[in-house]
Amino acid sequence: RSGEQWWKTAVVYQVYPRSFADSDGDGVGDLAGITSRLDYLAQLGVDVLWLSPVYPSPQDDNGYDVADYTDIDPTFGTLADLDDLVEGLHARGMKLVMDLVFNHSSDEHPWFVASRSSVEDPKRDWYWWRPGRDGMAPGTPGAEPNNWGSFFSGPAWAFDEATGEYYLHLFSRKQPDLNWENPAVRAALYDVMRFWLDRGVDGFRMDVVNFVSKDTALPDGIVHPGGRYGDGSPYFFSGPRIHEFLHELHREVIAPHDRPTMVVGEMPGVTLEEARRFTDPARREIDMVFQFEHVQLDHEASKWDAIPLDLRELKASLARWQVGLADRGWNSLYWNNHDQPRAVSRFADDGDHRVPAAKMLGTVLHLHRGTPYVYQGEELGLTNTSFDRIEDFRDIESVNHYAEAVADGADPERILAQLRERSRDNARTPMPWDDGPQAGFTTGEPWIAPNPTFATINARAAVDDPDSVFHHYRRLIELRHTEPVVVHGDFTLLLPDDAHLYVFTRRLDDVELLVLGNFSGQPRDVPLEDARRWRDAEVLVGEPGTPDQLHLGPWEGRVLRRA
Ligand code: ISL
Repeated sequence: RSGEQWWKTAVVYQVYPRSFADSDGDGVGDLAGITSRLDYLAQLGVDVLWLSPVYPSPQDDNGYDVADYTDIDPTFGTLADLDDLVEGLHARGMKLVMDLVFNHSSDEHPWFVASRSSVEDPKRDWYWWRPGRDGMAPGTPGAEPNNWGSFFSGPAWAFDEATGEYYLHLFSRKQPDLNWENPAVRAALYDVMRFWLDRGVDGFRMDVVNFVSKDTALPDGIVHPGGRYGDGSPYFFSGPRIHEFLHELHREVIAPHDRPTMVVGEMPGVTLEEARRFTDPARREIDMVFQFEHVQLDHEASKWDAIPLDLRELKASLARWQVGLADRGWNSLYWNNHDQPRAVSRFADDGDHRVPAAKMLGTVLHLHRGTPYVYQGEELGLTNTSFDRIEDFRDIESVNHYAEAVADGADPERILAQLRERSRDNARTPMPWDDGPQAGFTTGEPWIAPNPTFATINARAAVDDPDSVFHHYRRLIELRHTEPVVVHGDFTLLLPDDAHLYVFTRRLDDVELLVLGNFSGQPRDVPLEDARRWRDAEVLVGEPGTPDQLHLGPWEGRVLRRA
């Protein structure tokens, strides 16, 4: 049983292949580049590499628009390069998790090409085709089958001249939604999973997998104040058949496989109650989910409208998930991924206190119960970048938001300020390997500009400095492998009403940890009622405090241990 759940003691490292390492000088990262950097990942000590999509793709959404699920895009290499990566990982005791984008394909996938060709085509029903609204001229604004908006601006429906009908796309118009109601679609997707498992892959991260079951009536959604389109999410967030589908996927693909796997579902909008069902081992669906509550506390309904983070809300949210998934299910732990701004800039201080702040964020996250995810560059304390012009941005979400807002009369400078703070491109600048040209990422012209901080924030400098964020992350990862209380201990939040200190305990049998994080630029004493119990405790992570263990410097973190 515990062997099957190997991911409970694992730390996952996410690689965004476009931006990790370029081996051939075309300015785009590739598989051979990743393979050449495996010793770096082994030194960090991570157990699993999650690879964002590398399949053939028109790259409308950087590979999250897949045109062939069982091959490799020439930009990234070949199937043989993928085999080399798997071999290199396995030789170092690491595993590979592939990213599956099954809610939608590319509009250039042969399935969709067939589907759009005629209403009679056998694959017509593989996507969501609907006629326009009664009494309205098809193709005119407002004639869409319902009022849903797409996540990337504009309506969620595209009119197709060839057959005079609309297809649903929750993301870009080049990402048509697959129709999971059709069993042939599900069977084809399960075959894709078997293809990769047979190649030695150890698990999957499933993109927006809680969107795949939709209310087939596709009703209009509520238009929120200030919004333009209806909110369709009640009709596809954890839709009517989602548990049935994921259970079937487990039965058809995961259960019969001869090696233990891990499956993590990306689930925007998932509730704790639903997550308990998805990750309850007895239900045989998936192993863990990425939830989004804690990364939605610092903005209004739209991600572009930032508001200050209230630490009390962050603690309450994460603690609720810790407690809610304690007896069954399992948490995924993350601050960062390829869709989120850089954590040290977003939640802490990327100026004078950048190094202690990045270490403190790592300490707090990695001492929670669950499987931690490290996103490339996070282990360096990498910051948001600083693009000045809209031409610097590459992300379709950012570019579309800018175009739509400016067309609506918004001040372009205000929208640029929003992008600087929140754009997904903050996470997508090239991995800074050294202080040489293009940060050591490529010998060519990078597809997106490196973060200008690379002269100081780079992997070579971090590996050479024993006090770096990198070596701090290395120790946190090692701790998960050596200290059972980190993996299995229970969780108790302390000082929930403190607006600056993040404090909790973990306990397993006689071992107890006290985790301390100062989310402020002022030194602080931790006002614990039972302070005396901790005064002489061992400092497991961080520096001993001055004048005592319960005193933290600006943005400092510490873990104490007593047994
Ligand atoms: O990035 C977001 C907000 O800025 C999210 O709404 C994001 O679109 C959502 O989390 C789904 O993300 C996943 O699917 C998208 C893809 O663009 C993201 O990169 C991927 O992580 C569509 O495939």
